[in-house]
Amino acid sequence: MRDSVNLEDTKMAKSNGKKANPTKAKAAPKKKAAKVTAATATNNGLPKPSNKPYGQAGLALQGVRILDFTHVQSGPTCTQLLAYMGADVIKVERPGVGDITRGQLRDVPNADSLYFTMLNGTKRSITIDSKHPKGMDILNRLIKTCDVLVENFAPGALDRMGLTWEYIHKLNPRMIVASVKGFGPGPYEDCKVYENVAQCAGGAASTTGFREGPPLVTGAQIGDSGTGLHLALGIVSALYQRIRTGRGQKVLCAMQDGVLNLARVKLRDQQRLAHGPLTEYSQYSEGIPFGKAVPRAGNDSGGGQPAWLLKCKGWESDPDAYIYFITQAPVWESICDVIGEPTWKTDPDYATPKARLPRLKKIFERIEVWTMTKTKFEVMDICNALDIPVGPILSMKEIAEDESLRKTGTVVEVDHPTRGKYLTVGNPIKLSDSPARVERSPLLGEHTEEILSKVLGYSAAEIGDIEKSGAIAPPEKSKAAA
Ligand code: CAO
Repeated sequence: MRDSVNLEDTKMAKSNGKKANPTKAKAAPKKKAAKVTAATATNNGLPKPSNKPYGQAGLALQGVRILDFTHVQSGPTCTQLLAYMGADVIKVERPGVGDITRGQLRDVPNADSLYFTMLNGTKRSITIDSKHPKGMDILNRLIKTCDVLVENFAPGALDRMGLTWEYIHKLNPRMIVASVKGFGPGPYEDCKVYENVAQCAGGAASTTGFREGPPLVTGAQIGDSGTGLHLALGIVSALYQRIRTGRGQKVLCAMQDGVLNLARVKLRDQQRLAHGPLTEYSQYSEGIPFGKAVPRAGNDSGGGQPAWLLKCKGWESDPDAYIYFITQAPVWESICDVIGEPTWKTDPDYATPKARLPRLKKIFERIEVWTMTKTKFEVMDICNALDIPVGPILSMKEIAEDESLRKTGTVVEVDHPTRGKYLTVGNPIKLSDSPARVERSPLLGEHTEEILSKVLGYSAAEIGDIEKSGAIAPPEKSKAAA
C-alpha cells in the first residue's frame, strides 16, 4: 500500500514537471521508500518491457483458464473470443448430448453443425454429468484450478446444480463467475431468453424496420453475440481488478441491457423528441408528424449526417446491388459535382445542411439516379477517391470470398475431422503483440481424458473408475461398460 503512495507521489511530481524522487515521499518510512526503485516508479510497477519481437511474447490471456459452462450462442461467443486471445477454455458438456447446437441446423449428416463449430473454436471439450457425485468431484477440482466460470444457463440452473456463488467462492475465492441472463433483476429475471426476445425487449426491434411496417429484428445477433462481447469485457475487467484485490467477483450481463447499450442512439432520440421533431429522420422531410415514441426509421442514418440506401446498376436482378450513401456535410460540394448538380453547391435550398433537411427525399432520389448508372463497387471507387463515405451492401457470398478479410484473419478456414474444411469468423479484435489463436471446435468430449489427467491430476486408475461410474459417459455407454 505504502509503495503505491510513493508511486502516486512520483506521478504527481512528474506531472508538475519536477524530477521524481520517490525516496523523498513524505509519509513513507525510510525503509519502505528505499524499496521503490526508479525502474518500478517509471513503469508503474509493471515488469520491464519485453525485448522479444512483437507477436512472440505469448498471447494476451495466456495463463487464464476458463471453466466454460456455456451453450447456444451468447456465452460461447464470449468464451471463444477469450480463447482466441489465448485463454485455455475448457467447455463442460453433458455426456452424450453436449451443447444442443451441435445437432441444430445440421448441413453435414453426423457432423457438428456450423452453428456449433463457428462458436466453439479453440476450446477443449470435457463431458461431465454435473448431477453425478463423481461429476461434481471433477467440477470441484476444475473450480479450484480455473480463473473464470462462464455460464448462460436459464436463471437458477447453476444453483440447482449446487454451484452457487457461495459454494464456488468458498472453493476458490479467486474465481470470477460470469453469467449471461435474459433480464437483470426485476419482473422478468426468471425468464428464459433467446436472441430475438432480447432484441424486442432491448428497444432494437421497435426502432428497426420501416415506419409503415411492423417492428423488425436484425440478422446481426446483437442479443446473443452482442451480450457475449459485453461479458468478455466484464471478465477481462474483473481479471484486472483481481490483480489488486486477489479475489474474484460476479459478472452479470443481461441481454436486454446489452441490446439497449447497442441501441442507445434511439434512447437519445427518445429524449430529443420531447424538444421537437427529429429533423434528420426522412419522416420529417416527408412532413409526417412524430408520435410519442421513437419511430422506425428505415435506412435513415442514426447520426447527424443524413444517409440512405440507394439502388445501383443491376438492382433489378441482384438483391444486393445497393450502396449506402452518406451526405456528409464537408463533402457536399463533391457530391453535387459527382451527381451532376453543381448548382446545388450555391443554391440556398441546398447549400447548407439545415436547408437540405426538408429536401432529403428529393436529394436521395437524385443521387440514386446517378448510383443506378454504376455498380456498387464503381460507386465505392469514385466516392472514396473524393472522401465521400459510402458502403456497398455485401452479400455473405461476397464476404466469404473476400480476399482481404482472409488476409487479416477476420475470415478463417479451419479443418475439422468429421465435417472437413469450414469458414469461421476469426478474431475481429487485432492485438499487435498477441496473434489470434483460431482453431477448429472440439468434438464432444474430445479432451476429457487429457483434462482429467493433465489438468486435474487424476491417475489412470481413477480415470477408469470415473469412466465406469457414468459421470463422464452417456448413460447407455457406462451401463455397457459396467
Ligand atoms: N450435466 C448435467 N446437467 C446439465 C449439464 C451437465 N453437464 N449441463 C446442463 N445441464 C442441465 C442444467 O442443469 C439444466 O437442468 P435443470 O433445468 O434441470 O436445472 C438444463 O441442463 C439446461 O438448462 P437450461 O434451462 O439453461 O437450458 P434450456 O435449453 O432449457 O434453455 C436457454 C436454453 C438459452 C433459453 C436458457 O439457457 C437461457 O435462458 N439462458 C440465459 C439467456 C441466454 O443466454 N440466452 C441466449 C441463448 S442463445 O440464443
